[in-house]
Amino acid sequence: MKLYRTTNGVFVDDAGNFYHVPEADWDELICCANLSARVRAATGKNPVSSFDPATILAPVVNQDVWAAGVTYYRSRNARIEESKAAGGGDFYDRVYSAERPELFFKATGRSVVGPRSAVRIRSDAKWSVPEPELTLLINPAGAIVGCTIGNDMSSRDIEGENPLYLPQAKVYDGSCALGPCILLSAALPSETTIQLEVARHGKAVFQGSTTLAELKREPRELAQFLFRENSFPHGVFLMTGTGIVPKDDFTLASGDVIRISVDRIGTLENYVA
Ligand code: DO4
Ligand code: MG
Repeated sequence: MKLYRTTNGVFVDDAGNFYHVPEADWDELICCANLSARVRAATGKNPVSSFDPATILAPVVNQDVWAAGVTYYRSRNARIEESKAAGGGDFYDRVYSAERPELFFKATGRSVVGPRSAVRIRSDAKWSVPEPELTLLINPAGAIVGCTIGNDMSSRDIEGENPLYLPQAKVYDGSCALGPCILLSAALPSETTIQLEVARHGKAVFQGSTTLAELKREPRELAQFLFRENSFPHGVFLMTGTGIVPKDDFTLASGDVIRISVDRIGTLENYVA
């Protein structure tokens, strides 16, 4: 089952059939202990004959968004390269294999953009990339209750200049997109494919893919670290890191269309403002 937050309320897609979830307050719904059963109860009752994708909103209201980093070998290598001139040392290598993962704050719910909306590149950055990431929805009790697609927009030159600039490289207006829905599933199989395409003037200028088999850490392990000394009364989203990094000569440009697809979840499409 897939849960959609829209301008017309909350809907569930059950095997291609859409149903309205009545009187659903998003924050309350996604935090409820029996989310799956509650959504399941809505199926079959209020069918909708047509579901308009243009009404879809980001699947977030009061949830914070956190992110994990250097969870794929490709990401480890790219960070080591980008920070070399700044004396990057071996901290990216160390965090890749350390017990404690890299976790950082990414966005508040109100600053997240949804499908078909604009993401941004910083005006003071020269090297900007999308980061396509499987994103977990974790309830206040720390249980993974679903997943969605996330784009962790990043300024690689700023991050590479000095690791202490990471918050500026990662957290700015329009730097986080989520959507299009929440797949109500606690785990996805390792063969799950994540794909990224960037189109410019209608032509693909980047295409790449990875699978969850390349993700070094278990989603549950990332969630446990996040909940060690943090509580999330509205639940929280956790991006699990990128395994797709374009070549170093690639940077996003205004007007680019970014499409991120994850098996079973769908496609998150945004354009660069
Ligand atoms: O360590 C820098 C950020 C890493 C990241 O965002 C990722 O690997 O996805
Ligand atoms: Mg990332």
